[in-house]
Amino acid sequence: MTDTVLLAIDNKRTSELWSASESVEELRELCQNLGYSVTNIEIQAREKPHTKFYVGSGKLKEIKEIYKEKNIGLFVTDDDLSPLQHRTLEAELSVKVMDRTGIILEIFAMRANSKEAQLQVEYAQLTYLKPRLTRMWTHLSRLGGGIGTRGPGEKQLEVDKRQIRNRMDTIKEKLLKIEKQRGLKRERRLTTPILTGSIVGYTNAGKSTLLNSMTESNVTAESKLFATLDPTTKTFRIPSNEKVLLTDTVGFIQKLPNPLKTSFKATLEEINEANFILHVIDISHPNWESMLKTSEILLEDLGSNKIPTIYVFNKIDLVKSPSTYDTIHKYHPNVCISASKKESLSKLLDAIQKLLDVYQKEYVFRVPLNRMDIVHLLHQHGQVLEEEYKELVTIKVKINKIIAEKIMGQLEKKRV
Ligand SMILES: Nc1nc2c(ncn2[C@@H]2O[C@H](COP(=O)(O)OP(=O)(O)OP(=O)(O)O)[C@@H](O)[C@H]2O)c(=O)[nH]1
Ligand SMILES: [Mg+2]
Repeated sequence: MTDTVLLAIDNKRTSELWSASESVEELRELCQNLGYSVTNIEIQAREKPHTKFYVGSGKLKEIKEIYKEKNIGLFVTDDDLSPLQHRTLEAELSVKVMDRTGIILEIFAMRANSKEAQLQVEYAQLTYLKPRLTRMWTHLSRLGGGIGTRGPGEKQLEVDKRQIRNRMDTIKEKLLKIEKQRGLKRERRLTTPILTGSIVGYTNAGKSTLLNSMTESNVTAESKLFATLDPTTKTFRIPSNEKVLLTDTVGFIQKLPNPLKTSFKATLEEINEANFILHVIDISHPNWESMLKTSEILLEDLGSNKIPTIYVFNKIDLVKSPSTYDTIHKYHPNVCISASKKESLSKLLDAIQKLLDVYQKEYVFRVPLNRMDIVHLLHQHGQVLEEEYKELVTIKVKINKIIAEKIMGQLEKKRV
């Protein structure tokens, strides 16, 4: 285990969702997920990070003094470092330095299983690495003694940067191909008469566990951060017996690194196609409200904030104090459940039913006689109120608007 020291800046702004110490606690957990053992934490009160050293120069001196004999293998900063800060801090401390983004990227790289996730993570890593490349080469030229090494180092750097750019272009092409295939699937989904829901929320909230419990499946759900990188889709039935597709997706985190936001954009934007959202919150976590708000900001960025949402307060089996629930009424509709203990899942099913019932409307379909498939679908998904066979089949049906629109899509598409 690498002994690790965390560095953070506390700007004392109370408007921030996360206090410096809460944010650092999360960073500690992120580091532990990588097997780094956090031995010390240094938080400096400062308006903003020092442009060169991240912490102030006096604080840096103090840190150097405290840790010089302590065999520390890594320093991690809770904010992103500019390439200059990164380089300077590492040179000053003579130990490897990583920032929050570097840590999160490493976790993502470890968890990526599918080809798509691997490409997305590699793209994010290269985006992060490109402006930092100089660092390694300045190190090398320094090791080489300076004279004569600077030239080849610089040249090598250009070659490396070019190689990175080429690799990024290749990855982008491959990702575009995957996205295209996904687009075809999406088109099919748009006319398949089935309702879809998305499970979203902060990392480790219990999204995959909920998907498993609701659909009796076996998706990886573990007590580690970012266990899920690939969206998984399963089906279940709501009380009216209508089938619903449910997708579990990558978790959110505060200060979500920009390179990851960009490369996972396509995956995350699939949330927008859902007819409803289950926003899972780990209510047993002391910071649940900040986590909820952080996730809402990210959903807003993605443009998913208008989709009908149920707040699913999870892990109620771990809640000790009843006052924990004092503020949940601000978020509604809501249900309190335990996904792992399968507690109150029926309440959640009822809430989903209620939310979808709002879309129940009466329609009159006029279907050509050669489209009995459509007639069949209307019978399958709706409550047929009147039916008349002449040169056309006229059907009055009470049906979910979303399903009705998808069936209309099928009717129009095949006629062309
Ligand atoms: N006690 C308790 N633990 C739960 C409950 N639901 C989930 N967990 C645990 O919480 C941890 C995280 O669960 P996951 O389902 O993997 O969480 P996730 O939201 O999918 O996390 P990421 O994919 O990493 O974003 C696991 O150890 C689960 O067993 C619950 O209702 N009660
Ligand atoms: Mg998961």
